[in-house]
Amino acid sequence: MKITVLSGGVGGARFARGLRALVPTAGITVIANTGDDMWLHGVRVCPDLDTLMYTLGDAVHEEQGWGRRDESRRTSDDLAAYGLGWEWFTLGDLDLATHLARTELLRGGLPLSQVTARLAERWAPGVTLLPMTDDEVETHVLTADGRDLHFEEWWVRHRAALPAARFVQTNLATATPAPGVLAAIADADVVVVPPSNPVVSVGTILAIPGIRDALRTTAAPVVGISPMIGGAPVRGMADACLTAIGVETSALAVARHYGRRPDGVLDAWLVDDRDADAAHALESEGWAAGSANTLMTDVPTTARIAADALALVGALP
Ligand code: FO1
Repeated sequence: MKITVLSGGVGGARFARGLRALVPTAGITVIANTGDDMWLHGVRVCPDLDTLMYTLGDAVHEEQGWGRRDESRRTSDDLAAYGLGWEWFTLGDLDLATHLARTELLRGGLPLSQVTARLAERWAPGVTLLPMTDDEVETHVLTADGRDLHFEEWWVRHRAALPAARFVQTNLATATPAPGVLAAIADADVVVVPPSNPVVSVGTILAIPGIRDALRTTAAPVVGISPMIGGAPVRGMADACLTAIGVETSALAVARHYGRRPDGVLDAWLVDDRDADAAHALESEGWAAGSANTLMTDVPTTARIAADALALVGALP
C-alpha cells in the first residue's frame, strides 16, 4: 500500500510516526516543506526535514517536538559571544552535526533530495523523505508594519506576534518539485494532509508549481486531518498564519480553504469530536467527513487517528 503524506514539522512528523505504526509494511513517502530552511553560520538548516528525520528516527526532543534529545548548546552559546547569527535560534551541538553533514554534501554537488536520502540512512525513518523541491525556496513574512522577515525570525524571535500582511516564498516561480514528488502523489493509493500548519507548511508545499495540480488529478483519494481543535491550533501559532490570509481559525474554515476536489485538493476531512458540527456541514456539501478524537497524545492514539482518516476514503489497510 503506497501512502503519501504532505508534512511540515512537528504535527506532520508525529502523524507520520503514528501512520508508520498503523501500516508498518506500507510504502510511506513524506513530502516535506522546506520553506522554513535557511543558511545560518554558513550551514544549511532544514527544520521540517530534520524534525521528520529525528522524530521518525527516534532521536527527537519529544517535548519540544524539534531538535535532538540530550542536546547541549555550548557551540551556540559561544557563537553568540561573537555577536553573529541569530542568538534567539538555538542550533544544538548534536543538531549542528546534521547541518554540517548536509552542508558538506550540498557543497559536494548533491541536490537536497539526495542529501536527505543520505542523511536518512543513519536514522532509518522507515519512510521515504522527500523535500518538496531541490530549489532554495524560503518563506518570508511581510509584516503589516513593512518588514520582510525570514519565517523563522517571525515565528521564533517574534512568536508570530507581529501582524503579518503576506507570506511569500522566494524563487517560487522557477522552483520545480523534487524528483519523485509528483510520482509519489500520482502513484499513491492514498494521499494524506496531516495536521500541519495549513498556511506556511502545507500551503508552501502546494505553492510549488505542479504540486497542487498533481493533488487535483491523482487517482488516489486525498484525506486531510484538521489542525484546529475547538477553534484553536493544537500547538504552534497557525491561527496567526490563518488570520494573516483572512481564514477563520476553525476546522470548517480550513477545510474550505483547502477546498474539495477537483477545484480544491481534498476529498475528505477528519475533525475532532469537538468540531463534529463541521463534519456535518461538510457532508451536506458532498464531502466525505468524520469526527474522532484527533489529539495526537501518543503513537497508538495517532495510529488510530490515521486509521480513522484512511477509513474516511475507504483506504484502510
Ligand atoms: N524553535 C524555537 O522555538 N526556538 C528555537 O531556538 C528553534 C531552533 C531550531 C533549530 C533547528 C531546527 O530544525 C528547528 C528549530 N526550531 C526552534 C523549531 C522551528 O521553528 C520549527 O521546527 C519549524 O520551523 C516551525 O514549525
